Amino acid sequence: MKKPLRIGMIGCGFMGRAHSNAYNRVGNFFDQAYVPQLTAVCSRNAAATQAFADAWGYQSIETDWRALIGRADIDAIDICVPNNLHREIAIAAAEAGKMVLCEKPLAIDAADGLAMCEAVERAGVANMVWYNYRRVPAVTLAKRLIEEGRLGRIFHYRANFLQDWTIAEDLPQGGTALWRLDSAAAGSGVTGDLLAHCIDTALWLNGPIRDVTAMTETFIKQRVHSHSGEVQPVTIDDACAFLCHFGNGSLGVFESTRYARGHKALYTLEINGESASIRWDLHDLHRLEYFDHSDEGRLRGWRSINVSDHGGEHPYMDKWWVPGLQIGYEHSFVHQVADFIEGLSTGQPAAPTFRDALQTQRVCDAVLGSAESGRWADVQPSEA
Ligand code: SOE
Repeated sequence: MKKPLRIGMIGCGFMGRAHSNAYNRVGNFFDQAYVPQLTAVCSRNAAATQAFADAWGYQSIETDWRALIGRADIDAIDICVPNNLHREIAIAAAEAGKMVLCEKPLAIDAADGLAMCEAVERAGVANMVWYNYRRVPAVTLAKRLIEEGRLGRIFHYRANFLQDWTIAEDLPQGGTALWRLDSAAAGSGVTGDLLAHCIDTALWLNGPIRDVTAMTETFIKQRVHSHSGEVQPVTIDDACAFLCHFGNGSLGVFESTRYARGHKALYTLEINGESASIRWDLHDLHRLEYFDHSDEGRLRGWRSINVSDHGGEHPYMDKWWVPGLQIGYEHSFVHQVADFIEGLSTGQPAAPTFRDALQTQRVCDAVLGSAESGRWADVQPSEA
């Protein structure tokens, strides 16, 4: 007999939709002990929240997140609101004994992230942060190849996350839709929004980062606030590049910007090892490029492994369609819910937990600190 996992969603934006879709889909494709039930959704505007509830199948709405957390018929709180609100909600949810799933980045900085970690650990509640790109099957395949030792000693890790949606000078900042441009709400610009994804994947695939040296730039210095109409200084990083040393001796190069004309969401990563290299590109997300130096010389070359052409052996793919048919971005969220549920059944929590995501936050803090000081910055090691 399957049990319901009663979800209380906070936030009705882009990520609220991505997560709601995942909760709705997972039970159809993964045969698991729990099936998410969309019990309630919460945001401040009652009409908009009701429309969201109707669109996604939520049974009820709330307009005060404290009321949602206080409900006895909710098992898990999902936080899909701007980053500066994560801390207070997550701590209150944990103290109320709820499981907590939090949209990335965990918090606006590592201090908030640590307080959130301590709260969920003290309460002993299941927790997870939505770094969804780990669950793209080709990226999970990369993890498996690395764990099998196929790359050998790693020399280089490089990652980019490039977008172009903030180039227009007349784009306002702040408010409901554009909080990502407001450092008070977001904590930072591309570092917390985009590089955090790259850092999460890198820590997972290549282990801890020891230290960093970074530069950031804010290309447009003033914008009109979307609510007040006031002209305000822009205090987020529009672009950020950093170098780092990983604990395994490899060198990292990371770059992110919202000013790369022509790129909408170009997340790419490449790892060069002694025996093999891999590379991946979000725009072609079902392919993992793989070069294996041990291949016979005359056949050696970059292979393009298409996880859709599977025989059931590629991560998650056996749950979907027949070989040859692709899946996409939204499936990474479905996989993440499936892994969270699996963790509830096995007692092996799905990563990244808050504790795992705290380390990403510490790297982000070191990156921003280094950009400000102009010096190398050490990353505080994980105590886990
Ligand atoms: C920003 O445009 C954004 O939506 C991020 O907030 C997401 O985390 C990233 O996956 C795609 O880009």
